[in-house]
Formats: sequence, structure tokens, C-alpha cells
Amino acid sequence: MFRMLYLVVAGLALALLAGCQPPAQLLVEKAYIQLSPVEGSPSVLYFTVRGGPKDTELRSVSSASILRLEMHETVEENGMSMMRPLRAAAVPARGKVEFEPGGKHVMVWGVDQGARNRGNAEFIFTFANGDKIAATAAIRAIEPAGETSGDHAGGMSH
Ligand SMILES: [Cu+2]
Repeated sequence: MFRMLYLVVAGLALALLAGCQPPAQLLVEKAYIQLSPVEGSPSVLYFTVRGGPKDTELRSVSSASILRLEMHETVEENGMSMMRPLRAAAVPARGKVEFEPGGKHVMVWGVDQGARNRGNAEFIFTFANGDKIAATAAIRAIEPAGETSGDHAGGMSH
């Protein structure tokens, strides 16, 4: 009786393994830096982490093009939105973790001129399982407020 139950469970596991799901691979995608329009104030790095076959944690983010990086999480406390440092971010197996506006994010201080000129920066994401994943983040500038493309007010001649 127990033996049969065991066989049924084993069969189920095999059926799951043989499913048409692609093999899960830990990866980082859609990385971009929202460049601060104000000189001297921090920019922000956003990205999506896709989980691999096992649970892990994102431990740190580094870049040769950036002076200082800090993982943060925006939380609601007493009706106020505030940021606090994030030591690590859990990445569930086959799951998805979004670093996005209003949630988890990485603060960016000091984007070097070479990266600004190129329009992107290389990052290394380090995980608890020892994986180090490289990803390129595009640098996005914010349009100055009140200015829409193709419609310059102020009588400038062309
Ligand atoms: Cu922050």
C-alpha cells in the first residue's frame, strides 16, 4: 500500500519534470538607470530578476562605472512612503522579482562620464548561491519638466 503510494508520487514528479516548461535559469533582465535630472542627487537602477531552479537571494549589485550603490525598498509606514536599506532580496525558484518604481530599487550615486557618453553601464549581480550575473543597464534621462519634444517655446530661431 505504502509502496504503491510512493510509486504514484514518483510518477507525478516525473510527469512534472517531463512537462514542456523551459528549464529555469537565474537571470537579470530589463535593467535601466533612471538618471536623476538634478546634479548631485542619486539616480535609480531598476531591473527584473528571474528565478532559477532553486530558491536564492540577490545579495549585492556592483558596477565599475558607479561610485556607490545601495539596495533599497520603498515601504508604507503610518501612511507615509519611505525607503529603507535592503540587505538581500529573496528570489524564489522560477519566480520573478521586480525592482521597480515604488518598490525595491537600487540607489545610484556617481555615474561616470564614460557610461553617460555610452548611454549604458555594466552591472554584476551577486547571488547567495554564488552566481554572478552580468547585465547591461541602459541609462535613461528624464526630459526637463515643461518641455515637450518638437515644440520649443521662447522664440529660438532654427
Ligand atoms: Cu532608495
